[in-house]
Amino acid sequence: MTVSTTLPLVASLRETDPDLAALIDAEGRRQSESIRLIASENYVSQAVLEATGTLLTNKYSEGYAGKRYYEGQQFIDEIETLAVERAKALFGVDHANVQPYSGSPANLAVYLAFLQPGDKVMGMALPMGGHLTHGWGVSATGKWFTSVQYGVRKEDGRVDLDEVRDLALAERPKLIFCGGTAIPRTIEFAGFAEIAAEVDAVLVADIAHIAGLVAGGAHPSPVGHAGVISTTTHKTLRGPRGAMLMSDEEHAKKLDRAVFPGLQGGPHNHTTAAIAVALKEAATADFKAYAHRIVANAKALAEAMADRGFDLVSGGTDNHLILADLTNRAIGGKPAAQALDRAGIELNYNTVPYDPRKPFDPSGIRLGTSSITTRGLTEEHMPQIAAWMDEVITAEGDGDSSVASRVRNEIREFVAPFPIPGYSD
Ligand code: DSN
Repeated sequence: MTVSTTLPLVASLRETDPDLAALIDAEGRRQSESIRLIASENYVSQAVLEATGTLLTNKYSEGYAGKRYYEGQQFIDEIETLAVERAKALFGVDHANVQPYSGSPANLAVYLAFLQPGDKVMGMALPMGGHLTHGWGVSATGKWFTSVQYGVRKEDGRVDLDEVRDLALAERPKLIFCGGTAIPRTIEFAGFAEIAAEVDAVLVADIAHIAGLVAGGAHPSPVGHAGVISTTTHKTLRGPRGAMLMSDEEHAKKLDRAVFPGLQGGPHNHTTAAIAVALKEAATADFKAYAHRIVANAKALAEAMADRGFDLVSGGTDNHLILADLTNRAIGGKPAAQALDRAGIELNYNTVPYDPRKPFDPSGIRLGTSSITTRGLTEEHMPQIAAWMDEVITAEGDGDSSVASRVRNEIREFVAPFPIPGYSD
């Protein structure tokens, strides 16, 4: 069997737990041999991987730098302060909290900071591109708060700010979320800010998907428009799995108290260190160019898909993300995504706005270009990816599953010159 190297500390892991090491190796090979188009994923750098795998995981640090509930924080305080200061400098914000465990807890902390149970929140509906934690019914945020939801226009798949304003004026929410998980177009932070001001609501920009684009100047920034900014750190930003809350001075204290002690115990210090590394990387000129390449690749992929008859929600993309409605391809999003996975193209099935099908078997697929851009793929590679998608989906619709295995071999060869950090054959 070929021995692959997946982790910096792989030698001990292989000895202590060969079964687990073998599974991690297999996952490394899978990540390396496929074309990853999951819009919320990325490949972190070797430096971020190394920071995540350090002995910082041994330490408890409840509290904030300079005010902890456990001793021995001499270096942890410096690490967390480094992450906070880098976040503030990169995004140009007054305040940053790098402790939320992930995006959903970060958003829950926002509710805890500014609402009482039963208070009204307004967010984009999940099937329209929003997030569970923006008040969707099955989430605690939809159960414990009164939620009103906006969507996109049926004709063009875009948010209609006039409709959002009318809803806000009628419902007067205390909190308004903009942003989401399946929005292929630029988020109009200034327009949302005007509406929030009219109804005296706190505007929360959830930039989880686009944080790297914002940092790299490839998407407008919410700073100066949204009082609170929530983001994960592992999507376009290319950090470890974690999250941050950023804000102006006015909202800072309430957010900090909501994260700790309101919602969480000790922060995950190994993650904080890796966030600090990712923020340093994101402040470079190289990252800026990378963010723009993500968007260029998404636009090229969207164009190549449209040329092949894919029906794209909103007609294309302004960012890293593409949402395709497969209704005209006579196949559901789920069987299409499963066939593509067998062929070595990894993405997720997704509802599309006004989807007549169920969320577990919806009409669409969602794609993103951050991971393939990290690997070094460029615009010239996008037509080939669109061609493979077209071929596999067409064959699957015709009941021919042999095409997927042929394409899988082609893809393995295609991606071989583009290694991923953390894995080598
Ligand atoms: N699961 C994330 C995504 O895929 O967009 C959002 O939480």
